[in-house]
Amino acid sequence: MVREILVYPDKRLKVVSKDVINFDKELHKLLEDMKETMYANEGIGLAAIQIGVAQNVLVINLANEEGEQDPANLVEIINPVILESEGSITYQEGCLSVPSFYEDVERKENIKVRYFDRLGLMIEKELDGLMAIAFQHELDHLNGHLFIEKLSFLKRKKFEKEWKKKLKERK
Ligand code: Y12
Ligand code: CO
Repeated sequence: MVREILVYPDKRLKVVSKDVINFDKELHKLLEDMKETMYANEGIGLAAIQIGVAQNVLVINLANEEGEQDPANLVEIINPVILESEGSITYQEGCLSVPSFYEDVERKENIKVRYFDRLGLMIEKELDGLMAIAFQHELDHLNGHLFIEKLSFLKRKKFEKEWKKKLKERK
């Protein structure tokens, strides 16, 4: 089922998510809904809190070399943590909860992560490039943060002004 995506400044996006305890059917249904919702909105990553579910669950599916999202490359990430990180990389990020806004954000370039798959199997991996960026962006959602919080004071001010205008025009 395609679920509604919460859009900034929805307060529910600030909620800190909790770890998944039971790797059961309910979790699997949540993962299916998240995937459907991400694909329906042409996203490459989605955190459960973006559909109003405060659990530490992410899905990421980066485009392949042909620029297509192969469902075989979909990664389901549960209870993620970053164990180690180094370097820095800047990338123009976007977010389904802040549609049509893109801005450069600095992140760690290389990260070592631990998470669980849908069956509760623990996975440890080293990530770099776009996957490392996406992982950090989505992990921020689980802690109640959005990429716009990483903008400079002036860029954030400009964004808030434009966003207010956009929301007014929509009404
Ligand atoms: C690098 C940087 C950020 C991420 C996090 C995941 N971000 C997204 O999936 C963003 C998706 C997105 C999709 C949009 O829709 C279309 O392009 C049709 C969009 O534009 C509108 O909503 C109009 C904005 C963002 C991963 C890796
Ligand atoms: Co996002």
